[in-house]
Amino acid sequence: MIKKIQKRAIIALTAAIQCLTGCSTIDTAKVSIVPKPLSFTETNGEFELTANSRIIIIAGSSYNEIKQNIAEYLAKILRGSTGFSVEIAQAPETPADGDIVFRLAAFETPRSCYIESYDLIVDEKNITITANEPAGLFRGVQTLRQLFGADIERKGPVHDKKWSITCVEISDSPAYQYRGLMLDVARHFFPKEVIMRQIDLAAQYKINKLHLHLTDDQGWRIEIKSRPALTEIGSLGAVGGAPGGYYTQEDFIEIVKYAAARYIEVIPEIDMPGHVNAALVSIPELNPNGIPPKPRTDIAVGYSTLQARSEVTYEFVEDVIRELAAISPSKYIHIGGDEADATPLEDYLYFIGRVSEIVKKYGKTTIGWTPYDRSEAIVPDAVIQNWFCTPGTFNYSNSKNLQVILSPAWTYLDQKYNTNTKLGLQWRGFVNLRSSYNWFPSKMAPNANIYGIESALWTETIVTQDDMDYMLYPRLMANAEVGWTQEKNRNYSDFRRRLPGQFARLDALEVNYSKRYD
Ligand code: TNX
Repeated sequence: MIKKIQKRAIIALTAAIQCLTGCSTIDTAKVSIVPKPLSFTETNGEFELTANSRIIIIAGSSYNEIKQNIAEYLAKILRGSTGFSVEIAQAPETPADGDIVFRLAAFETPRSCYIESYDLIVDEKNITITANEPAGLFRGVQTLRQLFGADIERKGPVHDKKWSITCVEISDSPAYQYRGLMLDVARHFFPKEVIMRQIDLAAQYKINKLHLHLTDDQGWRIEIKSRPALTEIGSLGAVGGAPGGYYTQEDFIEIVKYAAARYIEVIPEIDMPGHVNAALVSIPELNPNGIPPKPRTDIAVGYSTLQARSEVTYEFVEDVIRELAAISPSKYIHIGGDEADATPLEDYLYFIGRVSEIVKKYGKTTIGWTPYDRSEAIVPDAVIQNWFCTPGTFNYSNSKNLQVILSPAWTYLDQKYNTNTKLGLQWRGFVNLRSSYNWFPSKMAPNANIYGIESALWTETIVTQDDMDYMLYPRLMANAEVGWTQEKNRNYSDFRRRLPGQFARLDALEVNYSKRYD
């Protein structure tokens, strides 16, 4: 008994000391949370989930949304592994011991990024997640899943297990508003189920944007009803002669809804004026002589272009943007703009100006790759995605105070980890786990208006779901922590200590992560 009291006193004292040093030191032997929360304190005791545990929602008019997107979502995970019934009830039910409480309420002190902020308190009686918005509750649920440990993720019931977690107090907010993952579905096509599974995996790490690179030289992957040739012809191929494919508009809407239920926004990209061979193959009039080029299955870049001085081009672009804007709820349409080496600079700048007008006409805001910010048409609130991130490349966006998404080499998850990696390219050098973790946006772009960061999975060499898993994990976890966790709280060795716990979870989720990441 005395020993137990002594042990508790030591735990309490340790927690107090941790709090003095910023409440951020995690006892990694017990818990592994990625991305690391803003503040974390262990308190006394343990909570146990039992066969009687329920989820109680205190949310007023947001009840239905929270029940459907968050309570049912968590209950499904808990039911699968615990075998408990995990009922869902609405307040005024008073929480009983063992219940999980979702509470939508204004924070006492206002916070930045409050939309995704949450507090999570685990005491011996209850688990309570409080947030200003449903998105915050959802992010909090991701932390809670991780507190339970890997077995909670098993599909079938785990028998004779005590589902207890250490009492903690967590208060959490993201460092950056934009924490994206880009999937290239053009070089190789991936069915919607594969994308939805990646959405679920990324949601665990609090990723909140899914950028779909829908078109490129090798394939056009989104149905445009007024231009059926784009999918009848342009979707057929892929790199290396692999089978093609495309999303119908209904498929796209399904992906968007699936992501939205996980508080992830889908941002569609139509890459222009380069990277358009699939469009040129499909629509002969887009070519200067009316003769379509041959389909391409190689991985060269920079050879194709739309005709910037031809009105036929803008009729085409308008058809695409109009239809895409109608099925995409995101405020943004990504218009590409990278590697337009076959487009003379003046034409390029003119083209970006014209396309920006079209995007505006349909009520959307542009995002584009560097160097699209050189166009005078690119003014706030347009967003630039900088994939160079070398000092000089921020000049235009800094002078215009554009919001910037950073995608430096360390976020290029199509690059090989090291010499042993069979998949991937290496034109940006190797990207091992340390380099995907150990960079600091504010140092990389000291004068920029940083919106956030994005990891990019280009798929020239990525063919299967297993390939995707291998390149994304564990590096996406590192990038996710760069986006979510305050720089002062980030430390690579501390991240490494949290990895075994995460690997156990990925094993339970049957993710083919790389074990050769150094
Ligand atoms: C560059 S970076 C590209 C893509 C390639 C990728 C391969 C950028 C905006 N474009 O077209 O797929 O490198 O790593």
